[in-house]
Amino acid sequence: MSTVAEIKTMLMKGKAKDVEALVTKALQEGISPATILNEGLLAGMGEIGEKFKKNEVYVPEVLIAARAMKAGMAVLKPKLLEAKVQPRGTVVIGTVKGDLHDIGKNLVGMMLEGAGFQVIDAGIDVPPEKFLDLARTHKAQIIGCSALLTTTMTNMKAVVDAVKNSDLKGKVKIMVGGAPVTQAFCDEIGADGYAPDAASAADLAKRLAG
Ligand code: B1M
Repeated sequence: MSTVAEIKTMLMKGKAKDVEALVTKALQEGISPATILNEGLLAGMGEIGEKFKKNEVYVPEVLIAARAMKAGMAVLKPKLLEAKVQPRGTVVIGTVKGDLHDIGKNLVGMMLEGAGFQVIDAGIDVPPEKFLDLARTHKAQIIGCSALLTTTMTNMKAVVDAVKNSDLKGKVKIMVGGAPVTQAFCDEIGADGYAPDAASAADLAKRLAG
């Protein structure tokens, strides 16, 4: 098996130390950082995402795969910067105002990173202006809002309205998700996309980023 294929396999098994060592080995073998990223790390994370969607793996497996991805990325990132490999886009993600749940939001962030996005984590209990400020600062293409409470999901509309009434109108897309959120709710508040789970969120972000 090639070193890059081994990276993919070990990432899917969540073997962080092995992934770290294999990325180092692949670089020593002269394999390009982009190939290691696309055919090793991103391919492995993408396959985990597909399995998660089909309920073939669950949250813990995704979390340990994401941890392995991070270990590999720590070695690879300086080389990617040297090679000027651009991220797919930038997403500001946060849990909306009044809501403190962050497990799902973090998982979505990890899958987005796994799909090649730069992810700016706005945290929890995020007011609309903070989403907008971070989107401006980091020149994000997408704002991702998470909510777990029926009482806070309505605050997503405040983010949508704030973007529509700002200089970011037409420049930043808004995606929403979280257990009580539905496609119908997304349509009602005028958000650009809804994803039911973390893997679908990565697919949606790719579509929204064009
Ligand atoms: Co809370 N809580 N909680 N809670 N909590 C729920 C959500 C609840 C359903 C429990 C219940 O009553 N059965 C209920 C909400 C009821 C409702 O409104 N419909 C509830 C409540 C009522 C509350 C409090 C009000 C309780 C109280 O104090 N009386 C309180 C609110 C605090 C606040 O936010 N202001 C509260 C507090 C907490 C804890 C702090 C104790 C803790 C959160 C810890 C943390 O997040 N760091 C907690 C937890 C853990 C839960 C449950 C048990 C688990 C949530 C979770 O992490 N799921 C939850 C019950 C349940 O869901 N079984 C519950 C796992 C996670 C991976 O799934 O977040 O759905 P999820 O994310 C998924 C998708 O939704 C999607 O992708 C993820 C991965 O596939 N997704 C997105 C999420 N965000 C997305 C964004 C996207 C796209 C997809 O695009 C941007």
